[in-house]
Amino acid sequence: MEPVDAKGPYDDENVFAKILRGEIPSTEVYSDEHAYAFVDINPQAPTHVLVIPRGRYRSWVDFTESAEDAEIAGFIRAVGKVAKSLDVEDPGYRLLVNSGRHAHQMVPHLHVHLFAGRPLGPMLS
Ligand code: D5M
Repeated sequence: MEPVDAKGPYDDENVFAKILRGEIPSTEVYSDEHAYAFVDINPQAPTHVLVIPRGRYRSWVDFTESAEDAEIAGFIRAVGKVAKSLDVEDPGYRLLVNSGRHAHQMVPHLHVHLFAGRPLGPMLS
């Protein structure tokens, strides 16, 4: 698989769209009207969760330009609820969004990575 462009039309056949439709199984961590969180299939830390908006957004820019304010607020709040429910605030966690080819975005549906459970270093490479 190759990294994807951050720009472009939304692809309804991307893997996270299929997860949202229940066509592909996932391990749920959190769910509400704006967000769905599930365990990453290729974990890079003892806790590695992906939080995705339920809407059809390819990237952070697409989301913040296109979504209603209530949806943006609901999604950001949901990311916080996921962190709280995982009890990772102490000793800490990292949130990460990859956008486009140079960032190695592999799935063209906006996703926030949450990493925790080990010292993460100054930056993920
Ligand atoms: O990260 C894309 C992430 O998506 C990567 O960490 C693997 C994960 N992934 C891919 N397919 C699945 C399924 N089916 N379940 C759970 N997690 C999945 P990126 O930021 O795009 O490089």
